[in-house]
Amino acid sequence: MGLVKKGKDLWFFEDLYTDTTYGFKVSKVVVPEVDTGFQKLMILETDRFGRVLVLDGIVQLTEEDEGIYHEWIAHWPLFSLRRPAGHVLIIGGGDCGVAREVLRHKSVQRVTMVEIDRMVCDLCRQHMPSVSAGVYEDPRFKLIIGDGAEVIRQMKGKCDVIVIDSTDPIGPAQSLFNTDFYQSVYDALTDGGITIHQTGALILQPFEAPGSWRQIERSFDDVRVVQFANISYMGGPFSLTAGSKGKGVFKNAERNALQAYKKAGFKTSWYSPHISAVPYPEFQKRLERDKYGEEIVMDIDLPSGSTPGAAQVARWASRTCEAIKMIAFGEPIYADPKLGDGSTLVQYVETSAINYRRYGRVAALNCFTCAYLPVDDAIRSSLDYFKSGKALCWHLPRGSFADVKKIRRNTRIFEFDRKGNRASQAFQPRLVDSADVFAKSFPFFRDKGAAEFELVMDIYDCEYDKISSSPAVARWAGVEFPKMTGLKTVGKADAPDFGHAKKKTAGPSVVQLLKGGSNISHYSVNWLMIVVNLVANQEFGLEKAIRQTMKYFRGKYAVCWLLPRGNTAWPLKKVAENTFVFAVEGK
Ligand code: AG3
Repeated sequence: MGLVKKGKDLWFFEDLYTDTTYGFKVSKVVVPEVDTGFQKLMILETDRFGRVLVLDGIVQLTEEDEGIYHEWIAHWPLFSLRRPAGHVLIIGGGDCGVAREVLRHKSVQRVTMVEIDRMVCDLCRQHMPSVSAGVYEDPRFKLIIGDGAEVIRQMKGKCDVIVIDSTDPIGPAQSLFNTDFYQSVYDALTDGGITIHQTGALILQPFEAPGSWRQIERSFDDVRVVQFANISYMGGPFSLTAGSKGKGVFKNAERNALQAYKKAGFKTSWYSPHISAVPYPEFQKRLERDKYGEEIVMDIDLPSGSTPGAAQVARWASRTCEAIKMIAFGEPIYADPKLGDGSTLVQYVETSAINYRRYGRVAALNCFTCAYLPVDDAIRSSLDYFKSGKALCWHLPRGSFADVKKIRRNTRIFEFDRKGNRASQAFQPRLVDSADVFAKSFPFFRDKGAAEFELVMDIYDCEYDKISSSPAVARWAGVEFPKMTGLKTVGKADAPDFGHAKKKTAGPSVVQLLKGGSNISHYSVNWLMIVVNLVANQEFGLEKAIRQTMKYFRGKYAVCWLLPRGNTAWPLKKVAENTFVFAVEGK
């Protein structure tokens, strides 16, 4: 919404959320919106908060409360260190609020700030001088105008603390939120070093902090979330996520901070080592759980005449692994090298699997990882590989232990266009009662529009002995499940355990091919959950299959999705109306 006239008053409303807004009365427009070449910048004046910096419609700071954010993001890592910091790198931070706080530490000999947008520096310096307050005059401060993602590669092992003071992961900050970047941050730290960056409002941006946690966990030795609240960032509890180079760095963070703060010889207004910045306990639990698993399900149009065989599809799988930065485990699994109608190719990856099936001119693809999944990269690389014009996508949060209502809210059904752009409109699946699904069986399937359906299940609180045993898992997929459903198997199921590097996602995986070209797959994650995908092109007794599977693994609760697959002709709304999500209580 931006600036809006209300009678004779001027108001500003933040654009971050489509259904919730944050607004205030503006007394003066200090810098009218200007396109800097990187983003749109505006500086406003208000009676209540003083001057306000707005980038791309989102409030970055107000003079009144900028200290809360800047003190916490600077002092928390600096005081948590085992030994005083000498060199601090700031990425972004053009207003200089972070640099100002970092420079208060006497031990700091050098602060390097890499800001991509010179206009942020210049306009803030001119119109909000209290924020940079002498930073530019300090000989220890060095400003580089450039791309942080590039500069950091030249800084191997040089920085004790790296503060990433960026906007949200859209616009110019995008390059700062991928695995390669996090790895170069890790490489740039000294041993025992800490990085920290803002990861959004815990409630209003529920994917950000868990997503960053997963990202950081892949490259760093330990992760911590620091929680605070201010008035600039709407939505109450806001998060900073920190990663350490070296194990145990955060263990003594609080103790180190108490001592170091005492010695520091300066007073802070908002930061205190006596305030616990640990997230609310429920959030902490959620961060540890929600971080596991994401799946992108895509039905894409193949160009006419294109019927890729196993070799070509195997290459797609390895390309996709590159795109999503996952290592392939073992060889691709398939029954038919021609991959005829409905037949499947599955490639196990580091923490789960990627699969392909074709129905006529639609290829049904799944990319599932028990870790962070760069969803758009997976879609783009698949469209590109198959030279496809359109993808119909379901984005599913997997393995999160969340309530079914929340799972529904966080499930997205959307389209990707020819140019590889995500359509702005996304739908949610229909939340239904399991009793209704069991009574009506497969409404969309009867409609005959879908070539097949996929049943996706996350089964909670299973028995460890069952889900961690390869023979037990293989028996379920190869013998018990076919018995429950009457589906015929092709080949045998074995359940390899690839001993995933991070024990948290360890456990056997299994693939069982089915006659008629479908498959059952299961990937066990820790926290006693199993995640199952089943694709079939004929109906079977859903209730029996789900309940008996739960019973077999002694699971207590399941969240299931039912997706119509192999049909890209339906309008998106119809797809969403025929995609179901439901919970099943164990008996
Ligand atoms: N950068 C972080 C802005 C966060 C806004 N996001 C949000 N409200 N979800 C602030 C830059 C100040 N140096």
